[in-house]
Amino acid sequence: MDKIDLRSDTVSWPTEKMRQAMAAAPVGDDVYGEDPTVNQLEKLAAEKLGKEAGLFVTSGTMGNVVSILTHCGRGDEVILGDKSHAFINETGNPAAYGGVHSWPIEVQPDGILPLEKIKAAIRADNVHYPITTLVCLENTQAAVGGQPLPVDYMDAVGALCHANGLKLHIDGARIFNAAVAVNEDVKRVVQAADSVQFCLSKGLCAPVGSMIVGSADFIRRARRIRKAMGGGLRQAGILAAAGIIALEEMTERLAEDHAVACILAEGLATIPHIQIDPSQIRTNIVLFSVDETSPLNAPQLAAALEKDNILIRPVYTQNFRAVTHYWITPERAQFVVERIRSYLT
Ligand code: TLP
Repeated sequence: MDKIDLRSDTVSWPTEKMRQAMAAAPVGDDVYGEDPTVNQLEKLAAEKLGKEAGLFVTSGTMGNVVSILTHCGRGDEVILGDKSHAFINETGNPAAYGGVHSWPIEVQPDGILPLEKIKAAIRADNVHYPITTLVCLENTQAAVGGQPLPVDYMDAVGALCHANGLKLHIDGARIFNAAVAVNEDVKRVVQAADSVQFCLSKGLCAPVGSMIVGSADFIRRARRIRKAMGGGLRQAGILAAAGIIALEEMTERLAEDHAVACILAEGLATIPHIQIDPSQIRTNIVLFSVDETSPLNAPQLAAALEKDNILIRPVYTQNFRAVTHYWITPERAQFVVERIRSYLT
């Protein structure tokens, strides 16, 4: 990768091995269910996450909306985090395309939606109300710095959902980061979930794609919604080939990205004008800010760093989000720290 790109893990390039596997992938027409590489990926994803079946989709956004529209009908309601990607960053698609109403609950700094708040949000059977059908949790919770959710919390939300006749969907765009952070098999992490969306294209480095996993019946219905949304793919084995490598070889190494995030955070903490708490770093997302007396504000610092081939995302005037991934080595993280120090001291 030619630049030090910390704007997201979505920017990660596919590995050389992925490119070779893509070129050599056996393919067929996936709308007919005939692409052997897609079929292999879908089976592998389901096995890895301990669910009956899997479905390849083009993106995390498609994975979430297809899942929500599969679980919910028009006039139904989904309970989700007020800082969740599905609520903030997906164009309001459950409402736009499925007539699904959202009830946002405040995400805590540790990524949790308090159980009692979820419970209180479940609608009573009343002619005035939408019908609560689904709870959606995001794990890791990106907006609060990639916080992984504890497994017993996931279990408790699952139990609450099922006791009330609701389904639980996980936006697991970074579910393998979460599993590594809580030191559990990913299967265990998502055990309570009825469906999970996870991305092949972020920390796992595949160029395109996400997976949905769930029961065989759920995936059969999701496949139909995916088709309705224009997501029926043809020789998608070219893409799935990279996804297979992502799942087989890239999940365990995510601990390295978390270690690099810590190097970055600890280095940043030594720089005047930077505000960061390195103890908050659990996965690959580093949130920090520059104080009011900093010689450069966030957009100015980002512009200066761009001249050093460092890309980093300013959030408003004082804040930054940096995301580590396969292409951010410890040396590159150190280099970023030193360049920032040079601009702020
Ligand atoms: N997140 C992107 C941006 O859209 C903000 C990023 O750079 O982090 N769920 C979560 C938790 C995500 O962070 C994202 C992407 C998605 C879903 C959507 O995935 P894509 O981009 O594949 O549609």
